[in-house]
Amino acid sequence: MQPLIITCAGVGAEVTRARQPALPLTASEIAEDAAQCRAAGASIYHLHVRDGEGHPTMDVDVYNAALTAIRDATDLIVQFSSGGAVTDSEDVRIAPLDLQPEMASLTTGTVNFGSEVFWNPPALIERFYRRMRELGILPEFEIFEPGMIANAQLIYEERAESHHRHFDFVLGVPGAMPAWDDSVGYLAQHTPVGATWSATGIGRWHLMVTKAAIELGGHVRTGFEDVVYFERGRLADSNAHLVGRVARMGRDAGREIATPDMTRNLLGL
Ligand code: KMH
Ligand code: ZN
Repeated sequence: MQPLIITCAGVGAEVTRARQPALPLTASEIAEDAAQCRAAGASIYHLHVRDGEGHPTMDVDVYNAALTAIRDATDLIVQFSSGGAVTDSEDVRIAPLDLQPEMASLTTGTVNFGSEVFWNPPALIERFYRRMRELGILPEFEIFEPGMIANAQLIYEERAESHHRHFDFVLGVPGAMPAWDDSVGYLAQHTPVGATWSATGIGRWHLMVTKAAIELGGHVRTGFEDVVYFERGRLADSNAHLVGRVARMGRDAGREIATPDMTRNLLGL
């Protein structure tokens, strides 16, 4: 099996400090958090940013400050969110790509998201994908339900692209694909040959999905965007606390933990 790529989604757009007091918000807090995650075994940091009041923002200057701070503090691969928050417009969501992070998330379909809708119609997918490729950014296809794998395939083939394909399965968002016993295996089985994939389970599904991904040869995403508890009734101390557990689980299963440069190599960055 490949060395285990651990992505930390440390900030997110939905979680608040009231729910998770260790949530990093400012550029310096995010950089410190990222450095701790790197030491604990992460090689990718999936980045959302917040404004001065802690609300999600796609402001390019705020993204730039966080990107610069992470780059100064670590050798992590920084993956911007192009999903933002459900209330963000298309133009707002695409703007930070100008900063040319190594990777960016790309959700290849519209899906219910709790009581809201995470809006990704075909023209938006096409526009975001084209912009990422123009700027040399590797998309991570964010898969909330199986049709999104087919949509990613379609756009990749239509454009006759040849870059490495990396998918991330996000399971257990209310309104999207649940973390059923066979969900990770099912999605992995329908992922194109030669692609890599990681998986994350939201909230109570997190450990089950993590175990399945490690056992099936995939990779793992963790962090406060997806889970705030370490175990039932006990909040995680930090994002690094969650990353460290995934790294231990990986090593126990015989997986080496990928450094950022090993991950660059695996993903063709
Ligand atoms: N906050 C969600 C609406 C992504 O980062 O690309 C979208 C999201 C996915 O978090
Ligand atoms: Zn995200």
